[in-house]
Amino acid sequence: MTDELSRNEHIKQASRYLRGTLAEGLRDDSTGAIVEDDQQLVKFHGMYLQDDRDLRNERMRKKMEKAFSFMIRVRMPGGVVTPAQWLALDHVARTYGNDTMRLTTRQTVQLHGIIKSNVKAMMREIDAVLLDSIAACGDVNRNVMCNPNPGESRAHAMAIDVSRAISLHLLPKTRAYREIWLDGEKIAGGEDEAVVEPIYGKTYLPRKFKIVIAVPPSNDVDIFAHDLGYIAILDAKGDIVGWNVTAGGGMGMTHGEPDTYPRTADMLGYIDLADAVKIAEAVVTTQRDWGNRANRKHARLKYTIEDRGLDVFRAEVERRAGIKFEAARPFKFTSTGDRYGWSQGEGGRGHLTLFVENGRIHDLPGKPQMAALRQIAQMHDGDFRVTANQNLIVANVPTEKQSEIERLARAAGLLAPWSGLRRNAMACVALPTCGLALAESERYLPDLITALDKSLAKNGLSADDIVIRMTGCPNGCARPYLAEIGLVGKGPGRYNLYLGAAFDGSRLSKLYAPDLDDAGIVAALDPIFTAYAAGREPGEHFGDFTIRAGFVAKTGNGADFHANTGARQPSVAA
Ligand code: SRM
Ligand code: SF4
Repeated sequence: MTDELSRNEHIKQASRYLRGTLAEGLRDDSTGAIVEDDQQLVKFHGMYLQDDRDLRNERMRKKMEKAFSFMIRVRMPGGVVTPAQWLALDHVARTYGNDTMRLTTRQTVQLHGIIKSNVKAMMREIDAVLLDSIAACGDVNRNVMCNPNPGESRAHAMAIDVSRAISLHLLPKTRAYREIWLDGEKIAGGEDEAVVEPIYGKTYLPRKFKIVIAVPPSNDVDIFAHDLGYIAILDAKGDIVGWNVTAGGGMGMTHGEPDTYPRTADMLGYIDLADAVKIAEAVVTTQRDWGNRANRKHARLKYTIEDRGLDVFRAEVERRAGIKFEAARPFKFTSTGDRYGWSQGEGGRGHLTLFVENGRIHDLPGKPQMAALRQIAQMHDGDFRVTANQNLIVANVPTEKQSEIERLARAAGLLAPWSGLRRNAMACVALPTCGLALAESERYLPDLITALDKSLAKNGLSADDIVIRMTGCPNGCARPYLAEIGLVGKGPGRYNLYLGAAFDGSRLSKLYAPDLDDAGIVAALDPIFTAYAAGREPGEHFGDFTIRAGFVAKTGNGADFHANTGARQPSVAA
């Protein structure tokens, strides 16, 4: 390994706090793209330059530039937006985007297909409803996630307040965002790091950083997949009194590079309620100073902790925060899924969780989802919450509006009865917009589930909750290594099949069979479903069964992810 700084470090260093030549690049109408260095910087502003990969070959044949457009990811801590904000997002999606809204696995909304000349107008519209996309991507702290049902109890409301406080505290302070996208006043001078970016400095973090808050028993935010996590500890009245803090989770890996692996977060210990922000800053600055800035594939906090050791890392965080971790308090997670349909909130208000297949909201023939949600937003005086399972909660609905909102949602196919597999499914975006996709994901998983459902029905398992997740490459955007059935793109139409993760999100899976096509996936899973139906113990989940029955070995925290000794079907190295 070399100690030379990676290219991105030089780009950040020279960027004048994330400005680069973005303002000039936006004015250049000779291309739909921006220059390469700016493509890295624009991520810190919540955007990616993409091109429509379905059109690549045809445009290349015609010697045309790629069909460039921007994807914009909105920052919304805890996934919460007001009806007015929803209406603004719906409007920009239809006016400047590709007529869809994409709910993400980190509780945000992505808008795809925005051409360069429309980006500023779009940014102004979302700014007008007090939304932004600062730090939704890039080497900084991203959208802070939080269990999305705060209306249900005081604990949830407290958790969302803390997620907002952490998000605000760790936002980049540079004025670049306002200057570039909103024509904000240019600030003269201002090169003093301690003033411009007191937490991040000129080169920000070595890599992306993700924070999450969970309120047991629900682990619907997949706490162990993130760099830093807070597990709420409640008193007898149901108020949060403190947090068990976790660190060092992450999903990304690269096929064929065993030095890269998904990892579940370690437990740092317990802290008081009021110390959450201080600890966040201490963990972030430790990673800022200790993280690997030479090799971006080894730069996430999970590798910093592996390299330095958990005890050394914990001691440094304690020193920086001036807080000592106590022994972790008992807690119990039961599942990672969403609770569909109505749940009762406080003050007579209800929350309706809708099923949005793979997070894509669009108007399909006979299923006018965008239109239905627009109508709901127009009559709704509560809020919307994006879940970490790519679904949507219409939250805080008074009794008198509940039947009409339910009627609209049902007519749009957002409340249909789904099989146990489909209601526990997630797929990442992948093709055609994701530049890193090796295989289809969002556009393929629904059909694969239809095929697998036949096999499940044959075995009497249609109603059983089994978690399945698919990604178009090993980066892990739909957290596939924490799914009981994980499918990870290897090449066009080919997937690695992973099994053995825990239903509550606490244990990673293992490679069961590599490089399968559609028929191969069904053929591999069918006998395992049959064995599960015949041999499971009462209450035993599918992931646990695949280990007990010897299909795969159990994975520890992830450093052992690639070893599969003792498995019934020896797996070939990924
Ligand atoms: Fe992701 C990169 C989509 C959640 C790990 N992710 C990408 C990019 C931006 C591709 C790129 O860099 O050019 C994808 C854009 C696709 C598109 O066309 O929209 C992309 N990631 C997504 C989303 C939209 C998936 C989804 O279907 O919902 C999720 C947006 C989250 C958000 O709102 O902020 C998304 N990405 C995740 C998660 C899940 C999570 O955080 O809970 C992970 C795994 C957890 C983790 O970070 O370890 C994840 N995305 C990655 C990685 C691998 C990072 C690594 O450590 O190796 C990349 C590639 C990279 O960073 O180099 C990546
Ligand atoms: Fe793209 Fe890979 Fe993420 Fe899927 S997992 S969205 S293919 S980067």
